[in-house]
Order: sequence, then C-alpha cells, then structure tokens
Amino acid sequence: MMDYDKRLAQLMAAHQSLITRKNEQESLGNGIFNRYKYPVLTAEHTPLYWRYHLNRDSNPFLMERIGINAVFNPGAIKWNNKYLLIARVEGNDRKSFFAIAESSNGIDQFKFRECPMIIPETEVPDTNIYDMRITTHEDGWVYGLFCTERRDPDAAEGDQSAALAQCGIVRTKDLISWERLDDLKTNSLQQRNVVLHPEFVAGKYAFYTRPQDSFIEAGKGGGIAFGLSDSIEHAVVPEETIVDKKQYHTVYESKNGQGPAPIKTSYGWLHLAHGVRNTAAGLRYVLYVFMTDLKELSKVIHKPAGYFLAPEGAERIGDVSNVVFSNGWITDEDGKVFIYYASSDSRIHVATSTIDQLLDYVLHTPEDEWRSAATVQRIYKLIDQNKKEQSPNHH
Ligand code: M1P
Repeated sequence: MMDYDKRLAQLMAAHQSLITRKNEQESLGNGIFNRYKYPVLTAEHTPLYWRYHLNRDSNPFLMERIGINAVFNPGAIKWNNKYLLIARVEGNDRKSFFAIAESSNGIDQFKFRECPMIIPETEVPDTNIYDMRITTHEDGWVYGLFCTERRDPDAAEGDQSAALAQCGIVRTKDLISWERLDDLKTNSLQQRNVVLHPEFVAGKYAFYTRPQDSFIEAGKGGGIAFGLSDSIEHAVVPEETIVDKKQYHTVYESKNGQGPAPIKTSYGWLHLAHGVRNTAAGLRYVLYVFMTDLKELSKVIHKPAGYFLAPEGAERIGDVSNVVFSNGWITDEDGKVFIYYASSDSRIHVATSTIDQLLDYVLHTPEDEWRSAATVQRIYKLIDQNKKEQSPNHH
C-alpha cells in the first residue's frame, strides 16, 4: 500500500515550487524582444484539486482522475493591477475550456483562479471552445471572442473529423461572470481567429475575421479581413474586406490570422498575427507584425518582411510541433509590452518588448520584395551603409 500522505505532500511541494518559481530573462536577445527561460503556464500549473480527488478512501492511490493535456493560446488583459491570462486549457479528453491565471508582474508566478470559467452555451451547444481574444471596448464592456467548434451537420456518417468553426462572443464587466451573445454571422463557411476592434468605426462594431472555406485549409478564402456590424448582441458582418492576404513564398503562404486586438499608436494600429506555411514536416506557424492606418483601418501601411518570432529550441516540440501562436498581449502605462505566446499547442511563454521597440521594428525593418535577388540587394545596401558610417571620416 502506498503512502497516501507522502505522495500528497510530494505533489503539493512540486506544484508549489512550480507556481512560485522566478523567471529569468534570456541574455542578449535580438533587440526587438526578450524571451524568458521558463514557460509562464503549463498543464502542471493547474490546481491539484482540479485533477485529483483528494480523498484517501475513494482515491487510495492518489491517482489523477481528470487529466489536463495542455495549457496554451491565452487571451490577456491587465485587471486591477494584475496580469491576467485567459488560457485555453485542454483536458486529456481533447475538450478545451477557459481558465484565468493571474500574476503580479506578468512574467512569472501565474496562479490559476479557484475554478475554470463557465461559458454559457447557445441553443446549439459548442463541442469545443478555444483561443479567446480579449477586447476592452469603448462601449464599456470587456469582450471575449473565441472559436466555437461543432461537428459539421453535413458530414458523412463515417466522417468524424469534419467540423464547423465559428466565432462565439461573451462579455463581462468583472472578469467573473460572462454573458453569452449570439455567435457572429458572416458569409464564410468557417471562421477562426476573429477579433473585436476596441473602438467604434463609423458608429459600428468592427471585427477582424478570417474567412475560410474549409476547417484546416484556407482554400480560396483566407487572409485577415475586416468588417463592420451594427450590433454586438446579434453580430452580423455582411461584408469582409481583406486587409492582409496570404502570399506566395512567404511565411504566411498557406494561411494567416489576427493575433490579439491591435494596439493604437500615434503612427497606426500595431498588429500581431500568425502566418502558416506548409513544409515536408507539416505546417509551421510563426508570428509576424504589421501596422494599419489610423483612419483607413483595412489599409496596411507598414509590414516588415518575414517573421517576428518563430519557434525555437524546446518550443518546437509539442502536441502540434513547430507552432507559435499568440492571441494576447498587454501594454503597461510605461510602454512595456508583454507578448504571450504558446508553443506547439502545449504551453505558454512570455516575451517582453516596448512600444518604442515595436514601432522601430515595424517602421524600419525592410519590407518583403518577394525575390531572392532583392533580399541580396538589401543586404548589400546595409553592408555599404555600415562601411561608410564606420569609416574613420564618419561622425
Ligand atoms: O495548431 C495550430 C493552431 O491551429 C489553428 O489556427 P489556424 O486556424 O490559424 O490554423 C487553431 O486551432 C489554433 O488554436 C492552433 O494553435
């Protein structure tokens, strides 16, 4: 017979040490952002009492009764001076749900609230919900837009993988109770990565969408789009205008999707997005950055070539390997930016930057010119500049 008390003490000590561990900024970095040594949230961060029945009589082996497989793709918001992650928690049963974890510094010691979030269902229950984007809207509400997935009602009987993805919407004023609104209606068969813009546009609610004609493949559709709705309670976007399309021989050639809600700066709206390309080893997801015009929201005005952040080292391995994905960032009043990203659909990391650094990056990184020769010319130009500017006569 195993020692129940000893095992419980060991489990509790391991959990406590994990959730109180200090994080360490990695050295040097690329001048654009800094990574951190440890993931900020993992499946092991979930409370023991979500997973174990802590009762010697009914659970003498102290075995895990409800397994948690992964914690990833969080929405993020600063609330009452705390950094909150609304994480996608996925059980061993492959069902995702949302749970809030809080930290006082944004880089470590995230602790889950006592219970996962309760998201009311619509008339047609969601099979799976995931990837919440949080928007503090000027109408006074905090909105959470997420993907709601249900089995495709037109799928053949033997096909148990055909799904329909659409955008679910909840709102709150206290980050405790959430009101479910109607799912967003668009003309697209599939919608994932839908994000609410924080301001009214022409008196309407504005959405970033991603029209797609199949569950995984962008197909004829794809691209980050923009559209307006008269109502948020019964949101309908009748027309989607492509803002940033998928493009041949780039890191977003297969598909792309808006990350968190964009950040307003004096130069334009700063966007973080993910781009996907197909490789012999499967899909590779990276993050990229672009800026849209303050007045004409569907016009991209700056877009650095290539990726901003790609999976590195241990980040490359997980349930869905070679993936980084972000749907949450937080800006502090002093301009510090916390970029929360998940790796390989398994765990959550943070990278820190500042608005000044991100602006410098988006405004001054060369844009893609779509050909190898142009890339080489760009490097020659930089070498020449460096030679001239480092010559003894240059001050
Ligand atoms: O598995 C990688 C990601 O795949 C989907 O993103 P997209 O719709 O752009 O392909 C999402 O399911 C996302 O949750 C997941 O991280």
